[in-house]
Amino acid sequence: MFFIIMIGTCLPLSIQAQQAPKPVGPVPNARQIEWYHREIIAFFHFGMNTFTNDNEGDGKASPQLFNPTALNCKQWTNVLKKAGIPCAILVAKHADGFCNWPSAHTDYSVKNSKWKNGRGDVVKEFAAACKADGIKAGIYLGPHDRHDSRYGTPAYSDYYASQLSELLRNYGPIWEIWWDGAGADKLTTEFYTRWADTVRRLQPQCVVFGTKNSYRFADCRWVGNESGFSGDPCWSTINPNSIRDEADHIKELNEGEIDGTAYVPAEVDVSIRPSWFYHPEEDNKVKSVATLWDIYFNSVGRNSVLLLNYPPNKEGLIPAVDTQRTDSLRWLINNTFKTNLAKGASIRSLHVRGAKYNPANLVDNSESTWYAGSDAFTTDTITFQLASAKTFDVLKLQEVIELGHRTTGWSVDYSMDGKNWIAIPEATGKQSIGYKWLVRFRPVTATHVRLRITAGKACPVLHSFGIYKQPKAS
Ligand code: IPT
Repeated sequence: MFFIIMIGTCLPLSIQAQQAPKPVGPVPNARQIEWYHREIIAFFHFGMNTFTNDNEGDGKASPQLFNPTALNCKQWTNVLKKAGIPCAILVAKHADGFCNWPSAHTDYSVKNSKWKNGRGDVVKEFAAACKADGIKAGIYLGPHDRHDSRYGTPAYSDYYASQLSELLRNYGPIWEIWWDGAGADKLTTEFYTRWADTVRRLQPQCVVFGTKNSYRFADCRWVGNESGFSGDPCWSTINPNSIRDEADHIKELNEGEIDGTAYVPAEVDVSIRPSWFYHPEEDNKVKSVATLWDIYFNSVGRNSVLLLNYPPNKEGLIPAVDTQRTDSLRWLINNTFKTNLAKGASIRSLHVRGAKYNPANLVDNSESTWYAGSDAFTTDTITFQLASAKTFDVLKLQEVIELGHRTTGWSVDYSMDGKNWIAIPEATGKQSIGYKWLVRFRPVTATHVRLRITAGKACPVLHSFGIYKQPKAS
């Protein structure tokens, strides 16, 4: 009897205290959650332009010119394995219309090249290498086509749909399709409605990079530049019309829109060289490790996914210098983030939700245990009393993206006594968090660190807070 009374009076309250917070605003679909976890995707621009030393061929180059002397997609995927890049998108057809696979729907392809006497198939070799090395394969099938005279007509819609089917049926799982907006203004949303239907039917898990008139189908958006930086803030939400009417909304693409009605996060496409395709004269212009490190913080560190382009050369190989740069980038990432100096801290928050959502979950290196604040507040202060004085110069925050963008204002300060607090200027007055937010600053030494959540749409929910020290360059 006593127990029954206890259950009747006390349990409902404690259950309430343990309940998961409700989502706020638009939330990601399963494809977008998988996509965020890739963090970096490789892009491979390889095609007729590689052999004509061009970037935007006019579609008139003879197929005979396509002739890689040592193509080896295993070399490409080995580079990715070493660089810790889990996904890659191959250009199967760029705007010059030349097809890297022996499409049944055009003669403008590898089947009329010298390469392997017309019996080669780059997409097949790429997909096989990806499969063997556990890399997720994606495809760029240029919507714009300067070779095919049907471009922009209903017959082109058939042509493109047939090619999409070929690529999505015959090469195993395809994890992303890339709909470049460049030059593609003739293609109305009607074209893309049909093609999106093909994608969804044949590869339900395939992420769509959508631009301009493919805006309705976009799982991820263009970031508004090809230089490797997302905005600050960078919201995953945006109004679909900002994607459609791209030219007037570069800022919105770059920063997202906190009150946007759709969840379409930014994918940051940038080349490791000045151009997308290989040019020998750019061999000494490969981006430095320091530049790639900046790009990493300005893309992955700003709630976005980095799409980093490697241009394979005429042999069909990635040059050694490009591979060395991304090896070093991976070394920096791994060595920076291997030790969270907030681990072992004693951690308190103001607006406690209950034991299950204890702020200690922020440093347990697990995505499935969360800190959440009480529903009665949209702000909170979380104080970390470190095990001893620590020196750090990088900060990492991760929200639980499944529950939407919640926090809209935050700052981090540090202290040597837990009473006098000093702001970290680079981490003051910040807005978005999302999948991952990283900040770099001059090294500081502290015994206490504090995250102040100063504004939000609902109670904060984060799964990670980390402070790190960058290693000295190797
Ligand atoms: C730009 C397109 O307009 C945009 O839709 C997207 O596809 C982007 O390319 C990808 O980088 S055009 C480019 C010359 C800025």
